[in-house]
Amino acid sequence: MNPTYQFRHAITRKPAASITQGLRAIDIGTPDLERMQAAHDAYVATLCETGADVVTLPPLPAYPDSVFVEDTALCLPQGAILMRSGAASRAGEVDEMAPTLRNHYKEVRQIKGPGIIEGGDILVTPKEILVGLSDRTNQAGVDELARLLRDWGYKVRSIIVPAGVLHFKTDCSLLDRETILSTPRLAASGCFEGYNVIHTADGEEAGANAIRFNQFVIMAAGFPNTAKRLRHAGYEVREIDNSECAKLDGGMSCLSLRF
Ligand code: CIR
Repeated sequence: MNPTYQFRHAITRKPAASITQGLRAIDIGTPDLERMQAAHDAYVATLCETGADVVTLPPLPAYPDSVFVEDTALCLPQGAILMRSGAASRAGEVDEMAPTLRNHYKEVRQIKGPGIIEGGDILVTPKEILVGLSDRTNQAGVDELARLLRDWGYKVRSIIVPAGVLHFKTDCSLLDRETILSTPRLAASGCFEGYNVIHTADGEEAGANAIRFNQFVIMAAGFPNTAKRLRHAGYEVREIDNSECAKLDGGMSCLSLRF
């Protein structure tokens, strides 16, 4: 069992009607709750299809972005680390997630600050933990994470996220032990040296936020050339409608915590 992409559990949260107020870099339209809920149901069903146990938490109207649970924690085999959001409107989401993680884990640690760090900036590979420096994650956050992880034996490396990209994993995903799906603009920095890299196809950068979850690579629908590349490389690809989450800069990884 490889804990970087083989999982027994996932935690998700239903979108709330307040999703219309969710954060976005550019306004390309108001997300439609019904369509988002249908896509979320399909996402949860796909996770369940792998045999994983999936917890779906109730909506949290007070936190419009709370469907994006990934940002609240880092889940590892040894324990979970609660994050510290870089967005004021999302700060309270961590406390809402903490009890569920405490039900699953004996050991739950917490980023206390002053640094900030969100789960969307963290990519766990079998040899290291890569953390993107973005508008939501700073070096102080990375340093605190590295201190919290030291006795579990993890190596933490920080990476600069390209300007205008929300999170590190907006632009990349782990596909297997040594393979990463990345946008060319992120991989150009050389940050994935030593890994096999599959690039997203031209004009399909928004397809980079996928997840390897047990036997599936789950990606947003609408990136046919990238999906073709992944299938050609031997992955079993599942595509899920991401039209509504995309309006809020969210994608496949953001919608779950996996462990
Ligand atoms: C935000 O700006 O925080 C949300 N609208 C999107 C969060 C996406 N999360 C992720 O990529 N892990």
